[in-house]
Amino acid sequence: MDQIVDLEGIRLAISADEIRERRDFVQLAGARVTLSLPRPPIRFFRHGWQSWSLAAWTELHPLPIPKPHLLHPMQTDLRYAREKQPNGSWVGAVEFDDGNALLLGALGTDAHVALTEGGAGARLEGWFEGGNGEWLAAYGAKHTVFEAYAELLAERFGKARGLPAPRVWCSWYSLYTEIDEPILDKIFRDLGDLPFDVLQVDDGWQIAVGDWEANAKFPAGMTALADKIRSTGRRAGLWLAPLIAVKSSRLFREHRDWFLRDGRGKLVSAAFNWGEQLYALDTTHPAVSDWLANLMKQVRAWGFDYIKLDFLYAGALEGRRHDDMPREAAYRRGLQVLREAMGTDTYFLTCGAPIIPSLGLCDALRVGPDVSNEWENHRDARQLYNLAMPGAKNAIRTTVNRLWLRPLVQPDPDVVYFRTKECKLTRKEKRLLQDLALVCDFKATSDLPQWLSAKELEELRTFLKAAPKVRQLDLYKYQIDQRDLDFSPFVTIPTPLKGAESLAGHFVGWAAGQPIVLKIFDARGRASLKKLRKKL
Ligand code: 9PG
Repeated sequence: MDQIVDLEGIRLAISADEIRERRDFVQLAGARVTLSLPRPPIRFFRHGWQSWSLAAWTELHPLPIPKPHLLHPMQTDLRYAREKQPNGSWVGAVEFDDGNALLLGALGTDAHVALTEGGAGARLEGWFEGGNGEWLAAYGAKHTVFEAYAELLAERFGKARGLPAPRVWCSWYSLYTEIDEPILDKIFRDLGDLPFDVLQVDDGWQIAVGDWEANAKFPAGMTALADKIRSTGRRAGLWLAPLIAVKSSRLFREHRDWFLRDGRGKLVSAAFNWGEQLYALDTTHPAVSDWLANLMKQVRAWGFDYIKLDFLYAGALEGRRHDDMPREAAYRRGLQVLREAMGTDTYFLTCGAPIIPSLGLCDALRVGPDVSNEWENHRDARQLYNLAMPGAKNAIRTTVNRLWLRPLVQPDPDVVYFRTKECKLTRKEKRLLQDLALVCDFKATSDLPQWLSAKELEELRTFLKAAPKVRQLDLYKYQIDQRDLDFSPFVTIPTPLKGAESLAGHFVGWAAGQPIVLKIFDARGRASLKKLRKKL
């Protein structure tokens, strides 16, 4: 049906199967819905698919396609990666010249929104991949339309339990994969009485991604590792990426039939990392489901009860599944299995996760790309135009644009830095990350105590103990106790390169998509980390 609706003072031509006018918004139903805009918009809110994908208000002209394409499956929604028109996952919004916004948001999984040109002008269009579904259309101040969306999402997906986020020391952003028993022992001792609630072991403990057993660097085994942490009076945390496997893993070799394939029977790529090709498990396969549940029970039996599950997007890639169902619904089913098996006494953090389909099933959700020890990388930001890559600015930009999710789930903005050693961030940049952590009320760091000066250690202690009052004043403005904080300068996106510079960018983009180049980069990165490890 087509109908003209008066919504908070604007006239909208709506096309949907069902249109119900509520007090401040309109609820729609249909596999495809369209809102014809009353006047031309000036900006569009792009909501990226998973934790690391870009979320930002952008101009309407097409943005360069992020490179390399080889990484699209793990950085954006592959299905729409090369789409020119402004578009986003589940929700999209346009801003008009008076600063008000019109939002169209899906109240289910497997939905997408785009700004299109119709006969009579611009339109917001939304569709569900798997058939029918419900929508919200809301108009008003930017942060209020997202408030309305979050409220309806809570009704559909449930809210997280609202557990206070534990304060986490995480091993990733210092030693990366080069962790081992003696160095973790030393760190756990050196952390002394710093008020951390969880010590979380990240990537690097396992035999291979897919083979979730202690590798040779952890000869005492995983129970001993968890015991060691618990003996310091803290909860033990562990990282796993249960929905992917590297090509060289035993899991992939022994269970090829568990992995997602396309309509022609070809294995679906879940991108490339650790110098290797990644494949995705089919979460609807009964044997996979059992394996996932057993894995979670194993982790709990080892003694870990803070679990960070990563690279979860793999469960929602397009492909032909054992049970035919929409891809994000399939992911959610897998997530349910994982959650149930780990038990409700586990604190569950999802990462690299499709945002809306994760709601209600986890305690915390990473809402931006990884931070790193540098602000912005020229190659990544300008030459590759890849805003999902690790980096402090990338992390802040997307996280700040996802804070409307706060009523639904504990947002994880990733770790903060206090160290000067092994860190290129300025004092101001480090402070900004710390402030964002206070706004999110999620505190984590990977700083090695031995890298911190006495003053930095005290700053870290003060940060961990802080419980400031945080108030949102405007879309990007907050007040922390009496201090004003404005993220607007940091949500901007880079201007694309032109001319010869852009040509150089194309070459870098091509090179960065060659598996051999990525392999070499991975090997070089590891070698320099090994050197760093030796010095400790
Ligand atoms: C361990 C890490 C850490 C980190 C996670 C995730 O788009 N990318 O190229 C990309 C690569 C790695 C990555 C995120 C994005 O890091 O977010 O906290 O656990 O895995 O390997």
